[in-house]
Amino acid sequence: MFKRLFGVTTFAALAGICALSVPGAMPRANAAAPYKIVLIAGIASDAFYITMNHGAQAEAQKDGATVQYSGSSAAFSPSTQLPFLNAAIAQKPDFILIAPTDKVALQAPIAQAVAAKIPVILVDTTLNDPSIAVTTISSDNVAGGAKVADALADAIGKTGKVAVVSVSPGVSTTDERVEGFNKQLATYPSVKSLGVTFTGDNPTRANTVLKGLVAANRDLAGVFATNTQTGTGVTAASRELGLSGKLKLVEFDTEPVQVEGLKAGTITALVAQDPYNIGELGVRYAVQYLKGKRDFDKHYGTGEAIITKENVDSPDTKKYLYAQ
Ligand code: T6T
Repeated sequence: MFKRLFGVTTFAALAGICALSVPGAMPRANAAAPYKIVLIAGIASDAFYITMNHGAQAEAQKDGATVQYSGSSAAFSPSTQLPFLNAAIAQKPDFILIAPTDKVALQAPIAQAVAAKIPVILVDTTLNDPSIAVTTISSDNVAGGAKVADALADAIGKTGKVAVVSVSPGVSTTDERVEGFNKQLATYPSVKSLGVTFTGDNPTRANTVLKGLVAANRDLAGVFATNTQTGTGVTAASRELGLSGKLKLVEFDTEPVQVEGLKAGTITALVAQDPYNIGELGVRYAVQYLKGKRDFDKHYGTGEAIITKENVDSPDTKKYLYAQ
């Protein structure tokens, strides 16, 4: 189902920064195949992490491992993620893959896993100090944010007022997207940003925020929604306000609801990630570590692509569309 097709214009190359030997995080002596890996999502009901799990499961079958998909479906937050991390540590798996929901709040709890001799790879989001992990795997979120700025400025004719709707401060990925967006937007002197409004990754709150922004700024020309959940709410609000296609939306991710919005013309462009590949690489590197490899790069980057109404149905785009 998930063809490994390339050809879509991608702009984040695979990147290795430098070799890293991870002190102290030796696996427990009895780590043996089938290796037991726990994958802890930021929010388990999210199409991005569901797709990441598909890649992890496919790789596990090849590599003699099992992957237990875990995480809260209630919210994307440290308070809902921590019980799943603590339960995973108590299970004593051979390895944990985790998308930390906050780069500060999850630092000490994840260090507890490492102290319990359970090695960790950070997938998607990261920590303020990722050196406790074997490695980190994610999209190039800063570059992705910059691409959003170009697409949104282009969509509004390089002049006018825009706004950003995001998740929460401390989510490394969406923070980096905004960083890249703001830096690139500064190259468009006639485009002004109202700044960022946070919604806690809650589509209902994102819907209300968008309606408030429009009510207070009748000349609002475009909006950047930094992920699936904020995009879902913003897209629905634009449609409910009768602004579909008039208020230009550029969003991160390609969950099915967003793809529908793209095809309907409510969304101008999507920046797709490759969560399937993040999941594949997470399991591959975990098994390599458990078999003794130590010279991992600090970070591995996965691909991204700009998806538009014109290329959304092309064969090369299929791998960038998230599962239900
Ligand atoms: O955008 C993805 C992910 O990269 C981000 O860290 C959190 O939000 C998503 O999961 C989509 O909801």
